[in-house]
Amino acid sequence: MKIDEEDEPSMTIDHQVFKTYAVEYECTTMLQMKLEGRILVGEPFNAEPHRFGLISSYVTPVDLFYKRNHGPIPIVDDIERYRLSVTGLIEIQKEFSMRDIRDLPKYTVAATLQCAGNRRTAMSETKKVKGVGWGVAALGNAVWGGAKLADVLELVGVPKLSSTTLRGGKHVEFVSVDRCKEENGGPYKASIPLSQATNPEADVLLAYEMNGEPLNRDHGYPLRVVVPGVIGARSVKWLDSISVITEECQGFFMQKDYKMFPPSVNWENINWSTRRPQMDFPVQSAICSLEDSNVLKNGKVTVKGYAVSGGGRGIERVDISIDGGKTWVEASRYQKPGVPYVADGIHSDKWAWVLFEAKVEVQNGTDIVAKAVDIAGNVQPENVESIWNLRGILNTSWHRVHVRVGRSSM
Ligand SMILES: Nc1nc2c(c(=O)[nH]1)N[C@H]1C(S)=C(S)[C@@H](COP(=O)(O)O)O[C@H]1N2
Ligand SMILES: [Mo]
Repeated sequence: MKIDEEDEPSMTIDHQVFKTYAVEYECTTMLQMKLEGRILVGEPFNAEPHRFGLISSYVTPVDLFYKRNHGPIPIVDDIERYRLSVTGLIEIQKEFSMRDIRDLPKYTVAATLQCAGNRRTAMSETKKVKGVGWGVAALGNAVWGGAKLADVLELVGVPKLSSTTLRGGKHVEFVSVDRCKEENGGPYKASIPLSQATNPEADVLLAYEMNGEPLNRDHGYPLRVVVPGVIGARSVKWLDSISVITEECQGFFMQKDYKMFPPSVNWENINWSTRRPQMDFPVQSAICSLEDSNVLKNGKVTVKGYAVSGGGRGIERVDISIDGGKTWVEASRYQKPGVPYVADGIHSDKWAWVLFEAKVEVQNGTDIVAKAVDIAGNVQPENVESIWNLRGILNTSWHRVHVRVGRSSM
């Protein structure tokens, strides 16, 4: 187990703040994560699985799903008293019990959640960045079950496909139960545009199930938002209230974090207001069947990994190189067993990753490289230097692993 405190010190919690909710740091699957993954920060709890385990199935088991928390994990156990309030610039202010939410039509959506900080550690190798030191596994693919946000908003008088309400609301803010130091002890929050929230095709869910099981505490019990195709930070867990507002959410994680800056911006000259909060994530892929550095018995090796893009853009191609990126072969892509993957096909899960595989044979020591292309023709950048940013988000540079061919005695 490696505990990497980085710049996220533990905080003191004011227990007075939590009148109805108890809090704990440890996640329910902590032991599992110790066995099968890596705990990056103990308090607040942040962990990712081993890359090998991550790609062993298309749907990521809950135990292997990365956990990313900015504060202690709350316990919401009085389900009878739990209410989701929907307020703001709408016609009808309303409170929903869990029963009310469950009574709405239920949808299941396969969607990959990816933390914007996935692959951050590799960005630090160029020049140090600030944040939790994630490897390549700060993402997971789950089947989320719940009500559509668009249906809930319709019940408070906001029609489908609205970009503004009669009272001038343009954004939908999600406020959680957990408290974090970045918000000075206030709740974690985020927002998305009303046009996305009211678009049934955007599949934004208020989810109470993950992989067919009730959502567990680590992932937001009893109710969380899932915004498919968008960085994980906007999928607010332990949802407490929803508010329709004029401007995007002014919370820390919208305004002072999760924005991508050019390489020239440093901690002395940063002006947070010059950039928009990051929403869609760019095209990404990583090799997971090999470590960063490997010794092979003979040259034959199966290269497996994941590829995913934001905004519902499918994966058109995954290229593999066994000469450091000079020449390329195409990997095969797959999602569900027995269903051929078509990047924009109706039988494909548009919000979900694809797994890829290529069998190659290397002669000498080399770098094996992967890069993915999405249906818009977006390609991962070759070098991390060109996308370096001080918060270390969205490292989507070509993923390289080193292999050597040696004797079995090595
Ligand atoms: N309430 C709350 N929601 C949250 C967070 C949080 O700290 N508190 N972290 C966000 C971030 S940055 C990510 S990447 C995802 C992680 O979801 P997971 O822990 O279920 O994998 O949740 C998001 N939602
Ligand atoms: Mo995140």
